[in-house]
Amino acid sequence: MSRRLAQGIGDPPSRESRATVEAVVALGANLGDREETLREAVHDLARLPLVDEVRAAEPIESVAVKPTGPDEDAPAYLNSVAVLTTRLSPAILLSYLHAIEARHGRERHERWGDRTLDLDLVSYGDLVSREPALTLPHPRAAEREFVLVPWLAIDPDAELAGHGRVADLLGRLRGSS
Ligand code: PH2
Ligand code: MG
Ligand code: MG
Repeated sequence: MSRRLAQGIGDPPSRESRATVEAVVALGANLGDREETLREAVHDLARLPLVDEVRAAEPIESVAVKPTGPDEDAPAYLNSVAVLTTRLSPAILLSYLHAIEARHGRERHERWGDRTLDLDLVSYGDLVSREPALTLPHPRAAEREFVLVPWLAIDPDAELAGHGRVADLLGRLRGSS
């Protein structure tokens, strides 16, 4: 008998019985071999336990956004978005994202400092969470063209929980710039 069938009604859900959820991960890199790092990071995501399909957008180049605004003098970013299906909890998925960043030499010095790899959990199904350690959806995703453009490229019907259609968000952002 499979482990799932053996599980009794009323038992706490095991990791195996968690429902499959679509999660969206934003990838960014502005130091080192950006293209290679993003390619490897997508492979790393696909190899995670309890992660099934991973679809990643063609990377786009974008001007580095710093706390003071866009900075043309900073190294430019390559950004992509991966949509994946997983049975990992959001907290465990986030800890794997941090481990992949660390494996690619991520160092944390200043806020929005240059980095070899940044992996942000943009959304996890339609979950809305205000926990400081895991705010979902990502608090700035709705305002970031470098997230919305690659996301829309691989999912024209994408929606950001609590914000609406990604196509509309992008239209509004572009209309206001
Ligand atoms: N990420 C940041 C800060 N600024 N700018 C661009 N263009 N792309 C990013 O991914 C990015 C950024 C913080 O994570
Ligand atoms: Mg980020
Ligand atoms: Mg980050």
